[in-house]
Amino acid sequence: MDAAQISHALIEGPGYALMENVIATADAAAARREILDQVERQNQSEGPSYDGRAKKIGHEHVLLLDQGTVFEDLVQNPQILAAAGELLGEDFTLSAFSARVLLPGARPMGIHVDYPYWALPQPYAVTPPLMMQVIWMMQDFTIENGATFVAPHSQRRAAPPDRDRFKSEAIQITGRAGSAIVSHGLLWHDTAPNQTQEPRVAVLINYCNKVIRPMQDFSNIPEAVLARATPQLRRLLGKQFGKDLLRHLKPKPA
Ligand SMILES: O=C(O)CCC(=O)C(=O)O
Repeated sequence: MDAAQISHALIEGPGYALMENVIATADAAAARREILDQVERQNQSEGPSYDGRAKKIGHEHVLLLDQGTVFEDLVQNPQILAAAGELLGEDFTLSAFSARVLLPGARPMGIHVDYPYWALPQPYAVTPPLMMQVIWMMQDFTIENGATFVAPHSQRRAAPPDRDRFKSEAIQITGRAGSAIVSHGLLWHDTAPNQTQEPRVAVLINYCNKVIRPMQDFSNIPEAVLARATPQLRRLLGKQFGKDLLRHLKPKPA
């Protein structure tokens, strides 16, 4: 599927698309190891965890923008950015970037739509789309290890999730390491139980329309990351926002 077809699927179709083998399995496996090492470091440090609620259900949640160039590349993957640009329009912004690890025995986090929708007053609207979520599979996603649950077409309702409907409609999206699920922020979805003995690792990215305030605070990104940031990454981080806006102010020829 090309970017236009993906965008159409997210708005008019099932609300999600599985982009297969976007990165090599070996690259996904290397990123997965980095994430699990970071989880260990995070647990050994004294500081408060980014998401204390996650631990209660057997999840680990780690922020990624200061975790090395592997992740800087992932957040700028050209295929994914093309789909995001088609869906969200020019100068879209990075809103959140983290990894979610489902430890063995992990329980579901709860059915939800994504930011900014849950922070907005209703009624919601499917268009213009405000957010695209990416769930990168850092290993094969299986029914057993917690492949994500989605309710196909639920974004068309433009409404908060209904538990009973979700139960009857939801399917799990399985796929190979290096693939990514992209979805409309209004799609009802949930994590699944991890019934295996191995952690299931996903990288989660939220891209938003440029007028949405990012969910995560990116003001404390290390200098080193900003110093090597590509123009693309600087734009994703809102560093070009003022300049880019001026384009819209240019008078149009009569
Ligand atoms: O990790 C997953 O399977 C999905 C996570 C998710 O939907 C979220 O954190 O919003």
